[in-house]
Amino acid sequence: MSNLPKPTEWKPSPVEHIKTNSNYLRGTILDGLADETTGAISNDDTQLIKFHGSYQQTDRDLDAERKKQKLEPLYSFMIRARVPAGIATADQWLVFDRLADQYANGTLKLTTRQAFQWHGVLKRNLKKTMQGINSTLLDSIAACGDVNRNVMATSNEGLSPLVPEVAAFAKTISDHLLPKTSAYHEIWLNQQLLTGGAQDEEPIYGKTYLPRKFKIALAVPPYNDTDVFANDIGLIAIGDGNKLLGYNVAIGGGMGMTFGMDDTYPRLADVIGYVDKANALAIVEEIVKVQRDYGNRENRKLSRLKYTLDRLGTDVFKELVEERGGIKFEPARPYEFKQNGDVFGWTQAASKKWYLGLFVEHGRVRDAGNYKLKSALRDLARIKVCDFRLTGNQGLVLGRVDEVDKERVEKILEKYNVFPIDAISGLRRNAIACVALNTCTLAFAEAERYLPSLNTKIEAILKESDLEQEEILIRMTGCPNGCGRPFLGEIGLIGRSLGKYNLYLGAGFSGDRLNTLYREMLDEDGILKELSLLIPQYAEERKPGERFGDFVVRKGIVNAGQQVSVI
Ligand code: SRM
Ligand code: SF4
Repeated sequence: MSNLPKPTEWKPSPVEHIKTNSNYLRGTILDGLADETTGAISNDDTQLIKFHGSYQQTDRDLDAERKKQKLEPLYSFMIRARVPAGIATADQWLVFDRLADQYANGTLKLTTRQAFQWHGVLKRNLKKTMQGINSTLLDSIAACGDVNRNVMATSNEGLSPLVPEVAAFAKTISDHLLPKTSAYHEIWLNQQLLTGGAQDEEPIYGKTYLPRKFKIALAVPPYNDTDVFANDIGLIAIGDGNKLLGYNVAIGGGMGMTFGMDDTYPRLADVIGYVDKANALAIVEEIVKVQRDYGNRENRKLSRLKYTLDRLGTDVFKELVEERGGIKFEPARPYEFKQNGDVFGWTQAASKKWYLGLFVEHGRVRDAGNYKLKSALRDLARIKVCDFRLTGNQGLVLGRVDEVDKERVEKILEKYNVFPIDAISGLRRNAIACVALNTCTLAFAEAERYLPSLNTKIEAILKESDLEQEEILIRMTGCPNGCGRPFLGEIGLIGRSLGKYNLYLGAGFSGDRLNTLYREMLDEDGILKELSLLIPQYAEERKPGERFGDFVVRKGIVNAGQQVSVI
């Protein structure tokens, strides 16, 4: 054996103990569900239920009032369905739409990782909702928790002939890395109880699963619409014409940081080499296992793969993967990303089917006034003329539309005022906001409920400089955990406290450079004041075609943030 380091002995964090004692993720969830005296489950089970795809939350708009009235918070659960590459059928959409009305808050949330979320599910309805999701042959296991999460991939087949194979590989990875415990089936689907979990085995994860969440995304250049560099593993498809050859592998991306903890930070993944497609699954599994063995199990703030890499050295980590997996990386192959946003409008695939990129503001599917997105999508699902492909930017692509059905699709969308989208500004089309209030327990500030109105005010500034159609990436989150990948926004706004945001500037337009902190604790007036200075300057002094993020870096308004490196 070589001189490579041995795994560290950690003093296990409390969550590690909960996992160890959980009997392969069972805990006392079943007892908690049966307890009618509270809308909550036990503290330990709130950790375990994440592995089943659910988070316990409260309605934060009501917390203070309920406390005053000496009532327990209004507990409810968010459920996240895992949808590899974000591809759902019309039948699945119809069931999900119904579940939203029947058991949740009436809306569907399309997430930044191409998954579906339901908010506001009461404990007594959790099982029924899970069973509804399962009836469509999708599920929520491993949508959250210390395991590999939903595997993302570009799924708009109109963008490249490589997309179908890459999207199918996302599903292969997702299936391969699923936890094998039968706890999910027992708890949610009433399948036979195992005694003591003796039959359970987790060949990839072991009893304590991973040190922390783990994320994988695939992208097909020139489109980085899954933000591969923000993932623990990013796979960049390398092809020869219509033929997929393999992947450049990037590791160690992650967005989350904690204010005041300088040893936490967003980080873009390093490209560590190329593997043929035949070896890609084995390499992915080995990276997961090295992280399983070497990741920090003592301090959850420092346990993501990015910190393992910075502790061990990316080159050492790569050697560990090669040695343990018995596979050598080849040097990374050339690739070029041009954008990380979505492509809107119609594109045609090699199969002759059509794909329509639609705008869904911050992924929230609902009817609001004349704009009846939820009704439009339900009608489309009913007539079965398309499938539904979630994008990594909280957007939606209607897929596999036949030429003869295109007009019908447009007519339905027009009837409900969700099409065409030409009038929507380039800023709004490229905006991401995380859920934040009122459901996210970690939010310091608004995001999804606030960014639309802030964008209207920024649009007025853009209009004065004739930049309404200029594509600018704006991303807002209610805290620095980074769920809307705000550190990859040309304009990034990160919540510090109610109504106050840190302003970051200067990310690359294709997701390959982080932005940099520009101003702290700005309220709305402060944000608009800063942008009223920067946007006209950009309009006047930009080079032809220069992106806003590149401009602020070239002008020295901010220093360039971390750039993707090739190791
Ligand atoms: Fe996230 C935690 C929502 C994508 C980094 N995220 C949460 C929780 C579950 C809050 C909690 O732990 O109690 C949020 C639930 C809010 C709610 O009410 O729904 C939440 N995250 C989301 C979603 C729904 C945002 C959205 O508006 O689309 C996204 C769901 C993705 C999915 O389908 O799986 C979502 N979260 C992300 C991303 C983006 C990505 O993966 O591309 C990130 C940054 C990338 C990364 O992981 O580094 C992200 N979420 C986090 C973190 C910080 C992790 C870290 O390493 O520091 C947390 C907090 C934690 O894990 O402790 C978090
Ligand atoms: Fe919640 Fe923060 Fe994630 Fe937004 S970024 S959903 S506020 S954890």
